[in-house]
Amino acid sequence: MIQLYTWGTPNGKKASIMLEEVGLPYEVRPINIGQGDQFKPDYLAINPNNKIPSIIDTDGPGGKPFTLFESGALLMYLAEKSGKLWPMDTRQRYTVIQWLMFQMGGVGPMFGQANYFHRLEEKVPYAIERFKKEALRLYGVLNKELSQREYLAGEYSIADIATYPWVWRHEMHQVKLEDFANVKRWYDALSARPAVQRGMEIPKK
Ligand SMILES: N[C@@H](CCC(=O)N[C@@H](CS)C(=O)NCC(=O)O)C(=O)O
Repeated sequence: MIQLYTWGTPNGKKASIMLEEVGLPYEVRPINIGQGDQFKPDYLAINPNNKIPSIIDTDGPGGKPFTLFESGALLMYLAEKSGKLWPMDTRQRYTVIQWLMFQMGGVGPMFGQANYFHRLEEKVPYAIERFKKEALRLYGVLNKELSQREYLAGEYSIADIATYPWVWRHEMHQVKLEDFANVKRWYDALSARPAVQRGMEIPKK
C-alpha cells in the first residue's frame, strides 16, 4: 500500500494522477499546507523540506517500508515499481527523464513564481514581468516540441503527468492556452483521460 501525503496543488496532483494511471493501491493522507501541517514534526520526519507530495510505500524495496519525497522522484519510483510508463529502451527512458527534469527545474518553479507574484496583493511589477516572460518562453518551448510529437517524450509518460497540473493553472499565471495551439491540443487530450480526471480530484474535500 502506498500512503500519499498530498494537498490540492500541482505538485500533489502529479502523484495522484500517476497512482491512478498505474493502478497501485493507495490511501490519501491530506497535509493542509494552508494550515501549516507541513511543518509538524510527524510530517517533517517524512519530508524534511516541509512540502507535499511525499509517499510511504509500506511494501517498498526488499519488502520494507520506503519513504520518498520530491514529486519527480515519486513519479520515477512509481513508474519503476509498477513497470508502467517507464520505457526499457535507454534512449526513450532518458528522453522521458529529460522532459521530467525540464518540468522540475523550469516549468514548476517558473510557473509557481508567476502564480505567486500575480496573486500577491502588494504588486512587484519587475517580478510579475520577469516570471510572466519566463513562463511564456517555456510555453513556447512546449508548444514547439508538441508540434512535432503527440506527447512530450513521444509516448504518453511521467513527463506529461508532471507538466499537466502546472498548465492546469494557466489562468492563474494569466496565459491563454489558445495562444499555444499544440499545448492546448495536448492539454485537452490529457484532460480527457479518466485517470487524470480522478487524480485531479485528490485530495477529495
Ligand atoms: N520540488 C518539490 C516542490 C514541492 C512544492 O513546492 N510543494 C508545495 C505545494 S505545490 C508545498 O508543499 N508548499 C508548502 C510550503 O512551501 O510550505 C516537489 O516537486 O515535490
